[in-house]
Amino acid sequence: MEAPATKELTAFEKEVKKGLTQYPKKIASKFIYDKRGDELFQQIMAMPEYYLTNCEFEILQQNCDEICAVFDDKNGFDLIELGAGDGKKTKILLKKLSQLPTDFTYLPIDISKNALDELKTSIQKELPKVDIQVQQGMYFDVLQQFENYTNRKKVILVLGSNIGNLMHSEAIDFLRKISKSMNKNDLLFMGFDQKKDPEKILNAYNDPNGITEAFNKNLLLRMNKELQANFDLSTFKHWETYNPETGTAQSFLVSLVQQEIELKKLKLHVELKQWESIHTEISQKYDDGVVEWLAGKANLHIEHIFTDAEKNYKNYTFRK
Ligand code: AVI
Repeated sequence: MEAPATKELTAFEKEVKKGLTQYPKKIASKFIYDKRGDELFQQIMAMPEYYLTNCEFEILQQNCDEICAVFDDKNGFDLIELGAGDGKKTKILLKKLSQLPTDFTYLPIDISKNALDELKTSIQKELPKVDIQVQQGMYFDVLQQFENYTNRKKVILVLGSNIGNLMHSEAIDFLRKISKSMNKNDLLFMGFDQKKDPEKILNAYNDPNGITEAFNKNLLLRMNKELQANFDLSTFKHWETYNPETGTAQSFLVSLVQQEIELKKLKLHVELKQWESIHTEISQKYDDGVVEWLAGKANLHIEHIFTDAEKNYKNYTFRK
């Protein structure tokens, strides 16, 4: 007899099923980003408390000539960006690079076709000299295709301290995958938010207007919309912590009441005790020693370090 057809669970469904039936409860932050999550993150980046964006902007602006000189190669190069977003920061570099005699191609990789289409339109309008070839897909599937794409130098760009949303073991894995795709002459340029006054960090993830709260609670909304769940958002409190010893900021949603949640699509009932938490995100902060250690584990070494006036944030270049 044929086995009954079982419907494959999506990555989100698997994560929710596992994350809400384990203790402590946890759902990975990458699932915050649907259309609304993307919009809320854009709002976060525009908040005065969220210093990361302005710091990286300042670094790219102040060190633009030097950074472009490090990227440059007499035989031309491919500039591959993982998670380009709206490209606001990258455009600083692209503008300068397009004024150099060097031939380069800009290859932004993103999972969202929409984001890539918008980026392409705006680059073609603002910087018509830039050769842009968008690549839709998962970072590492696309990076793998580039391993022997051309024999030109590859410059891999990862802005926004996105690595900070990974635990150290995952970050090493991430760096190893990038490192594997690199040859001797290739370069990795990556942003890492730095350890600093704990109050400044807490304020960046705990804004008084509740944008970060709405961003975290978007996980609950997504479960309501996509998994026919019945979370009442008002029964959860967003709670942020920062541990200066480990450099880890952590976000939680804490249940204000004892409750039972039904997720109809998963045929799942979940009990939450009063004050029980769902862990939603880590935002790791670094210092040079930790970055050097992570890079070393991935067979990479630091070549240059660029920072802002207050040393809040750093962009590093790495080579194999
Ligand atoms: C995308 N990532 C680097 C952001 C961060 O700073 O961890 C996500 C974020 N979460 C809350 N605010 C911003």
